[in-house]
Amino acid sequence: MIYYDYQKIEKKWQKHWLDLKLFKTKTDRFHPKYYVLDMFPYPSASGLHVGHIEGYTATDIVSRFKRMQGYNVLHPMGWDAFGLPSEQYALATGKDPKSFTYQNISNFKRQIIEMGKGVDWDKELATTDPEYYRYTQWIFKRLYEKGLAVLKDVEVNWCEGLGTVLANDEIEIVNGQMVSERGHYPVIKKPMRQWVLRITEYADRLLDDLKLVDWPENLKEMQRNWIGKSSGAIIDFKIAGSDDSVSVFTTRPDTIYGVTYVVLSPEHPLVLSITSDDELETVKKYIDQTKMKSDLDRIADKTKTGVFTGAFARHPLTNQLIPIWIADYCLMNYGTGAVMAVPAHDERDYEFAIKFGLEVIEVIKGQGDSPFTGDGIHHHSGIIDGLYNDEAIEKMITHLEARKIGKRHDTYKLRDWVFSRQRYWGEPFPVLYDTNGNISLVPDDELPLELPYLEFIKPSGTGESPLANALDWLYPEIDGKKYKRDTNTMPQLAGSSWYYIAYILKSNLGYLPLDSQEAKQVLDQFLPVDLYVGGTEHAVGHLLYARFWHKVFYDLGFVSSKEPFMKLVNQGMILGEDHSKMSKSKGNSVSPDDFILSHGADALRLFEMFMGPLESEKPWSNDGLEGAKRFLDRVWRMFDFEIKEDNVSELQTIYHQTIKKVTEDYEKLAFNTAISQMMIFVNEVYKVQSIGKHQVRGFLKLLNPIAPHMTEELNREILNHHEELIYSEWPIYDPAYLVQNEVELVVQVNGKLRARLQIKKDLPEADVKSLALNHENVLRHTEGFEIVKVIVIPNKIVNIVVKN
Ligand code: ANZ
Repeated sequence: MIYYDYQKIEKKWQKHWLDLKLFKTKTDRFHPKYYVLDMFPYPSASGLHVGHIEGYTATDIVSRFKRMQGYNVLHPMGWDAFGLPSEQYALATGKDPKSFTYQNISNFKRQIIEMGKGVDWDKELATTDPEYYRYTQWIFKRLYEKGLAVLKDVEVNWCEGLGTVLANDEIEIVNGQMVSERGHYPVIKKPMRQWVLRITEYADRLLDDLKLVDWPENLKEMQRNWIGKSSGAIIDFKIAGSDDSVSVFTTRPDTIYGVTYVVLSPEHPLVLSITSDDELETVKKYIDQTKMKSDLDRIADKTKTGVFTGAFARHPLTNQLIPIWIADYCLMNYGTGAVMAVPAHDERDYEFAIKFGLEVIEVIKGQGDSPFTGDGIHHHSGIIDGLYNDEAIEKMITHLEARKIGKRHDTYKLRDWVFSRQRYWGEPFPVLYDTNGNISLVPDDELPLELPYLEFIKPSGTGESPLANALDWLYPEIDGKKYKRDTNTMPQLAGSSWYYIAYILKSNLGYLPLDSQEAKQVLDQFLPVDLYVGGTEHAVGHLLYARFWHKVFYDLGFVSSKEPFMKLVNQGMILGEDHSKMSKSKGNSVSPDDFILSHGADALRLFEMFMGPLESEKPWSNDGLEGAKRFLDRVWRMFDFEIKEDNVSELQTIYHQTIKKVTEDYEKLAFNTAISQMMIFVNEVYKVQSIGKHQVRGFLKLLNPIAPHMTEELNREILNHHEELIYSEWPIYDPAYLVQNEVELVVQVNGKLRARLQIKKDLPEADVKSLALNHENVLRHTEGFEIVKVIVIPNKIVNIVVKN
């Protein structure tokens, strides 16, 4: 037989698929659709790594499998190409981000083609394509019109030394203070006018609709935590000697009789006006210190800090005077930015009260431990005395509402999405400001508003984005009126929030407008995504934002599904051979290019799918790759056996078992066990040294989604079959062959095991008795004895009772 020249074979089939566009999505509606989506990659300079191959192979298997089952499969690919890494690389090298981004894309595309992935390339897109971000800008306009995009003063991390705003991951904490990662310059928080998307309006729907999707429970839990809904009440505390009052948010209104002080966040708007003259200087100093601390540190710090304002509040139920403090453990952007402190029943308040000598009043009977934060019977608490927490909370809220002191309220940890970045490499905002600062939108037919080319993309030094340097672009004159554009750009997560929709709308003619009738039709045809595969790093950011936009599209009538991604699977990470995380700096990262050369794409795909369950972490192993290649060699050599016109009867059972197992396993994405079954099948063929034509072609179909090149080659060149496997029909098993027709029977003599018999199932009792009694070893143990009884339990046991 001819030699398995995988390099030649793989190139040949890849070219064939591309030339004939064999993975093109069909537009007809005769077949049910199946939409398989990969989390699209960020086209970095280092190219694909073996972790990408894992997820991309899994989705490719499913899409090939579904296609053979008769589905109209949509399996696209694109590039998440805006963003910070490119920007930083451009800054460091002085290169234009556009040119190297597109170079990286072409390298990624080459690698994806070389791994044999079946992609509809007519749908290829990059978020940086002006034709793509034209619609990202268009969507922004719809968000603005719906009141979901607003300008707000938001705290940013401002670095005077670098003259720029920094993202959280560009900051380090040194001695409790924020400094820039680059250059270690001090960083402070400062309010800046930013575009903000009001995702918080959708918090409840984002929470509730998680029940509609088939996602891993831990991922749903991460989203729930991120949204972080807390139920409780807002309660008003009057400030003594003033008309003002402070509202606090509490999840524990039942502890109200235990309040001994009130805490305001240092940024709270009332702080300076209520602070007494004596305390003013201390308070101001404390406010300045807070600016240098990140929220995370403020929450995590065990040693509590704070200062007294000199002001007092009136307890809303007892009318007693309670001191008002400011402390950085109270955050401005949570709840109301103010806390009623109950040291007897809250850890943070307790630490604070002990440190500053504030009163501790117990209102729930605990087990002696302080603070007691559990459930218990209330006392010293008026109308809720004798009640446990839940009942006490309910009753207290009703009581406060009746007396107009407070009201039921839910608070969310979820923040509105800060949508402005002071960066160059992103989508410009389609807005104009006139000389009075009034906003108007760039008309739809003038989109895209293209990002101007800039020779130097370094920050402007004024805190504005580098676009502040693009003077010609920045100050357009329209109908004789002067305008200014927005110097900010959108975040990387903008483009990735709708790309799964863009694929559906894209053809080689361009995009269908999102609000057109034609768009509605194809979106209804292909949405939601049936299977979405990617890493856990997108568990909250991307997946939450995309769900948010999808719900807005739903409200606008563009889509009919409430959720974008029905089933989601997180592939496990591929670790280095040393079981640590692969990284370039550690030198244990592996690029697929070398392995495709040395073993072939089919072997690489098979190996990565055989390493273990898709969702588990698995260490890379060069030996494992060898093993995968050996299996493919063995499949190749199987074609040296006689290929018979008729089915080989000895193989019928294992053949049908294999169809059943592989089909079910592909459905469950259990590729490793599907491969094991195919290995068992091949072993059986080697025992018999022959195989039927129909059986061998069926087997090629089963293996095709994993090893597409080799199986197509064998189908075409050895079986001389004219029909390619890609569009052939998935094999169906015949249940008749699955019935096990042999059973193992145990023979006991006076309760002792004496023989095991392999017999035909449901053999007549007389035959079973005769076989058992005549077994060599049974004879040895019954000779010279009287056989008293022979009991047959069908298909299981023969019990022989003897005596002498
Ligand atoms: C009184 C109280 C008594 C509280 C008690 C807790 C236990 P979660 O569950 O995370 O939502 N809080 C409210 N606003 C805050 C802010 N801006 N910064 C820091 N802490 C704040 O937490 C809600 C609780 O966190 C609230 O309930 C409040 O303290 C505090 F035995 O009020 B509690």
